Formats: sequence, C-alpha cells, structure tokens
Amino acid sequence: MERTFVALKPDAVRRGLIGRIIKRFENRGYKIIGMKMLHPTIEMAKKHYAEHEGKYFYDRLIRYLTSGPIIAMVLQGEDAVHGVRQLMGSTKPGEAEPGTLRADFAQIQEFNIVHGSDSVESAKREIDIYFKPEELCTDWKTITEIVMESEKAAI
Ligand code: IDP
Ligand code: MG
Repeated sequence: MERTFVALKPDAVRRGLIGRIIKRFENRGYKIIGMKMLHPTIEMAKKHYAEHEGKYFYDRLIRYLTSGPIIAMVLQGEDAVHGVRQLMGSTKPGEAEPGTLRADFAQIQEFNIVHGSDSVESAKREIDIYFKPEELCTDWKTITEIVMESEKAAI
C-alpha cells in the first residue's frame, strides 16, 4: 500500500469543486487517512515546491498556493502515487486526457486545481509539511479494503 499527498489548490476551493474532486478519489476506492482545510504559509509553500525554486514561474506558484485555503489530504491505496496522478491528468490541462480532473476542470497549467505527489519519497516529504503523525486516521477500513481482503482470501 502506498500513501500520497493531495492538495485541492485555492482555485478549486474558490470554484466550489471540493466535493466533485474528492468524489473522483473516493470512486477509485482510495482510503482518506488525512484531510484538513488550511491556508498555506509562504514557508509551507516554499518547502512544498522547493524543487521549482529558480524557475520562471516559481514566484507566481508560491503566490498561487498561498492565495487562499487549500484542502490537504493523505490518500492510501494500491499504487496510489501513480493512480492519483492518473486521475489528475497532465500538468497542462490541454494535454490531459478527457475525464481527468485537470482536463475536466481546468484550462491553463498555472491554475490546474489539484496537486498529487510524484513519488513515494515526495509523498513522505509533503505529508510531513502538512500533517503531524497523530493527525492521520489509520485505524479503520474502507469497504474497498474489506472487499479486496475477502477476494484475496477466497482465491
Ligand atoms: P505537477 O503539479 O503536475 O506535479 P510540476 O511540474 O511539479 O507539475 O509543477 C508544479 C506546479 O507548478 C504545477 O501544477 C503548476 O501549477 C505550476 N507550473 C508548472 N509548470 C508551469 C509553467 O510552465 N508555468 C506556470 N506554472 C507552472
Ligand atoms: Mg510536481
């Protein structure tokens, strides 16, 4: 099982897309083990996007992420890092497959509504920026986990 960090960016919150985006992740059956609304500080945004420091879009990216509250989430599931990015679609909405979140809800890469970690290592680092370990709720089972376990036991 993998964990990944997801953020519904400020434009998703402003546009009233929270429910529609979370629904896509729930549809896949990912387990939500952390979720909160917060207004990222500049320090948090800089840590989050450290890999992009120095790029021409970096300052605007930091202003964008800190422009309003986000929904920060930790999702868990089979191949969750890749699976979440598949549901999100390409960074540029015009190149994202129809049916993905960025294709369906965004037009330009600067305002592409959702973030998902690009590797298990990035996920660990990003989860640590936004969540304390005790904020994660791991002691429950999704219906997907129950069904997957019983399927495995039956074969
Ligand atoms: P990702 O979000 O698909 O992982 P990254 O390359 O990590 O894409 O870029 C992080 C975020 O920075 C993007 O989601 C987007 O909001 C913004 N961004 C990336 N490239 C550009 C660009 O060329 N112009 C403006 N914004 C960009
Ligand atoms: Mg990235």
